[in-house]
Amino acid sequence: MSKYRDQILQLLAEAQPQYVSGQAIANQLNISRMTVKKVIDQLKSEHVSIDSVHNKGHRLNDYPTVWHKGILQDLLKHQSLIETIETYESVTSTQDIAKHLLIDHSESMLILSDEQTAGKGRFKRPWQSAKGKGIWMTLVLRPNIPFSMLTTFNLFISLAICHTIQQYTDEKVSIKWPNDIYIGNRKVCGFLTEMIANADGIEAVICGIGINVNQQSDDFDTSVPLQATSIRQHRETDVERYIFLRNLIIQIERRYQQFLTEPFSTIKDEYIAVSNIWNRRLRFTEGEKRFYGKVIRIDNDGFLYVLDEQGDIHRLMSADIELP
Ligand code: BT5
Repeated sequence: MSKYRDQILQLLAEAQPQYVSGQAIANQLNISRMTVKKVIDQLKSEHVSIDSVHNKGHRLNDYPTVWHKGILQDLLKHQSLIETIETYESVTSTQDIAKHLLIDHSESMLILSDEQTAGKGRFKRPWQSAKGKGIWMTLVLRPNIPFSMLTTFNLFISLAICHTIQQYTDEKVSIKWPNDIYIGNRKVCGFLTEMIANADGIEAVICGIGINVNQQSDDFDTSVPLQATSIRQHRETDVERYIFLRNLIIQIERRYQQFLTEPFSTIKDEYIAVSNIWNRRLRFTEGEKRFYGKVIRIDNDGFLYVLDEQGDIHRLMSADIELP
């Protein structure tokens, strides 16, 4: 695999929808036109749609169906959330890759894979990640904050994801506290946040996000609960994953800045307005405990207050909530 492929793809993506000549690419990268041609032929053989016209050069026609780092580097060039992008065709879990890369990297990272063979939910539950159909990603962030501040991180991130998905469907997209996004009564996204800390504070926040994007209902296998859905099932056409990802990163960057500088109380009303847990009887599982109850309120630290059917009040930091 040529070391220039990412750079060539980045130049093609930058020029899009214009053509860029082989000579111009060769000059920019200080390589021969022959090398440029070889890389472009290789990309075409991998089904990247590139048009090559004599005397004009090369043009990237559409976004490919697999992730390419070079294209993402162009698409995400105006943001400052992520310093390094890594893309893979297939991995066990992007969380595993992130933890491995953390050993040699100290910057913020985005790790994306077309497929996960052992995607994980919370408590190591399996997360189904069909090839090319979703966003299976991990963000490694480096906030310089005290440990205690992290309790509201998920609340800011879930607003970013919820609002991005809402741009793609007319149906109501909502947040199920603390880590799920729903369309109607069905789960379209789950995310989890892990952390590496030392005595001085947080070293890295490792946020894994799984979004079902273009699955049709028969793309889910039977191990996934019936209430799973994808964005595609709530609109007429497939979603262009590259553009979706760019929109998502823009939203996450904005909410992350807000998380670093403002308390949860500033977004609380907005959060409550898109939450789907109000005014209904819910089943809660918190560790070994299980009970039915109703949510009374969410406090400024993001804790949920629940009144159970015995009249007791629970203050929850995290729990599994079922919407019966
Ligand atoms: C979550 O866990 O919802 C967090 C999922 C995080 C996945 C991302 S993908 C990128 C990164 N790399 C990883 O390995 N993980 C992260 P939880 O609340 O525990 O929900 C898991 C439950 O959702 C499973 O037990 C299934 O019942 C169900 N499920 C599995 N795959 C699903 C899917 N694709 N869509 C909807 N529900 C699913």
